[in-house]
Amino acid sequence: MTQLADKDRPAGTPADLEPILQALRAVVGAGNVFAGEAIEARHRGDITGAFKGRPSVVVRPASTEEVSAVVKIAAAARLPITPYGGGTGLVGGGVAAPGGLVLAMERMNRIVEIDQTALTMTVEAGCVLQVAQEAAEAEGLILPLDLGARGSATIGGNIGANAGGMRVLRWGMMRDMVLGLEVVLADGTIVSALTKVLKDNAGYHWKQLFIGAEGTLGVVTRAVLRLRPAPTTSQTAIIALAGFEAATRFLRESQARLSGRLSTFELMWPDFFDVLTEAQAYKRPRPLPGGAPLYALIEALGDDVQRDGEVFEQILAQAMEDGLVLDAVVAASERQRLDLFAVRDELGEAFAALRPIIVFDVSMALADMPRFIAASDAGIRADFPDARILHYGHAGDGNLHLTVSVGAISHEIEHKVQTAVYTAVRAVGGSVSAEHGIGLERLDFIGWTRTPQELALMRTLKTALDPHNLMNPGKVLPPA
Ligand code: LAC
Ligand code: ZN
Repeated sequence: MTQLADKDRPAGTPADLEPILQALRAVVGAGNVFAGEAIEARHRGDITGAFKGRPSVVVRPASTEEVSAVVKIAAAARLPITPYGGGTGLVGGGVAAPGGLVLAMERMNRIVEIDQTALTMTVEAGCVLQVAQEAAEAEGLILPLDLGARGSATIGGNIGANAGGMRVLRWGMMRDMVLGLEVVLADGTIVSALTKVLKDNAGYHWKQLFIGAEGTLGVVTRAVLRLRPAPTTSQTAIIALAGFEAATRFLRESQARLSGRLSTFELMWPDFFDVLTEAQAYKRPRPLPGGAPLYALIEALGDDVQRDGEVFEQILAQAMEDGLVLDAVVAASERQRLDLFAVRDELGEAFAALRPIIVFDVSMALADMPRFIAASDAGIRADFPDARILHYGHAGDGNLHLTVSVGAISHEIEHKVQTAVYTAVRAVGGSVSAEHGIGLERLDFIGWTRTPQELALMRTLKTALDPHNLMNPGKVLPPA
């Protein structure tokens, strides 16, 4: 049995863990409770390498009822609870609280139902996004949420983080796709509202509170997601743009001409485009030559096989005539389409060479981006003249990513870089997080874009729903 010597006991571990482990084993089975040495490395840290977690126990429930029973046991023992999905979060939101319990959701991975009339999918929280996407596709439908981590990120994590990604421009963030939600509250109560309806104004829309809460208000166990009929045509291109103003003009014009079919508009500054295309050169040819002021990956999805391709080409031709677009490569096959997307979303290898990196996901009014970039770059370079800064992002949503590399980093160095970037964000009235969330990484900065009154309201909600501060404590809200 698991008896830890005092020196091996993570801070916060109950003095006598054994009775708690016994109770947990009785609920989920002995094979789904892990303590001490049996806890896997992924539950002791995160993918960024920036955070260490020291849970005292990891539990793998198989149903909502089991989650509820586990939460009740943990609550009685005042053990903090951190839900864990695919482990792809970038801000430490899924890192275990010291001595706490990790709820690993991987066994709750079923697609419960796809409703062809309501156009919905009912799914368990631990289902991997790509699995859900493919299940929808197999039924002639589309689950529009899409992001680079699709192969490991889970639906529950996507809900907890209110994931965005590359099609927000057309279909919104995860928040916009969740029709029904089931959660387990901090006292183990199951609140199940797996509705399939779009319109429901019967009182408070409480489900929105749990979406994007990073597990701090309760555990998401199941959801009903909104699907759409699958588009049958896609037009995908990487284009070189004459500059930022040309990009915003082209974005508006193409949105108007495509009548809502534009689903992706990802800007890539040359610093990003050059690094990515060079890192990938051994496996795919550079889509366009370098040297342009700005690049974009764009996609329209439609259903008119006769006309969609032609209209797209016309729009590009017109934009070239107008001097907005300098050059373009249009995918002629699914293979080429995937290759164009990979230039933007296959970040792993390219970023590996720059590690350690500090990643930002700020947002602001689109027109403010050039001013913001100039100010934040100058702020970073004042302290780190040799900093490498890559700029890219979901510009159609006003969401800009920065990947910053300044050499070896410490907490102080990271804080300095963050301060430079968030000072520039504050100057344009933007947000410190458009999509990745606050987690542990941005605790010092949430107050830079939320007023004291907003933070007080968040604390009121947190205290009401989680009076003993057990649900993923230490994330999102800094100590008062
Ligand atoms: C992306 C991640 C970093 O957009 O959010 O690639
Ligand atoms: Zn992103």
